[in-house]
Amino acid sequence: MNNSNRLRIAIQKGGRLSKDCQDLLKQLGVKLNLREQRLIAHSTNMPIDVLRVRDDDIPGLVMDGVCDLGIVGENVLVEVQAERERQGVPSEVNKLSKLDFGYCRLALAWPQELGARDKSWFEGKRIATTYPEILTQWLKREGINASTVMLTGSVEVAPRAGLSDAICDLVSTGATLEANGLIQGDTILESNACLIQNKDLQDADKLALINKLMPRLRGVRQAKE
Ligand code: PRT
Ligand code: ZN
Repeated sequence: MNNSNRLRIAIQKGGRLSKDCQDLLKQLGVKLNLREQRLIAHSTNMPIDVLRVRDDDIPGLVMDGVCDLGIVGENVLVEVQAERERQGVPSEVNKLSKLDFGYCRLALAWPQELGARDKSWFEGKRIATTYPEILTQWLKREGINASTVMLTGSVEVAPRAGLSDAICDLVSTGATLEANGLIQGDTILESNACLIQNKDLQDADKLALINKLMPRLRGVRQAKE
């Protein structure tokens, strides 16, 4: 549990969500001293500490109460939740808000030279992905027997490298798939960044601070519409 009396928020340290997270905190009026490459940045005007970590660690930090809030892609949240559920480890969080950045979809793709294929083609195939839990659940729902190969990077080169028949990866513009000669198939998850809260948070001062920030967040989101 985070026993500090300062609200602790986990955000991605370096990556696609970092700049948007920092901008959002600024728009919420949270002043941060982010100059140094430190793990923790202290707010200079509110009792808030920002923990900067890899995105994969954010759901667990919030689920375990090490951080009170976190900003993370739903893709990572759903994957960690599925993994923890399978292991019987606490996996619940309160989802406070969807955010207006980090949009992407988790989609299947296969080599262009195979042409159009339907779902039944995946039967018996090997699919490379960074999201084995989400993919496995989808395959089960669809009644498809296929195996997964876990890769944490360069998923799009797996078919060409002979590591898999197909892939299941995040797509935003589709340029990466195209550059690697892959055709995009079914979307198995649509994702945005989201704001999550530890579900057991009871500290009255922290809850009051969150209640003060939420209308501001709604205001920021409405201003963007
Ligand atoms: O170091 P750390 O573990 O924190 O970062 P990371 O490398 O795991 O994640 P990062 O920074 O790449 O992405 C963070 C989050 O951004 C993801 O979890 C998603 O929620 C979100 N996001 C949004 C994306 C994309 N769009 C995206 N396009 N994450 C990754 N991609 C990659 C995708 O994997 C593929 O390689 O971009 C490529 C495809 O992009 P297009 O535009 O060519 O289709
Ligand atoms: Zn990551």
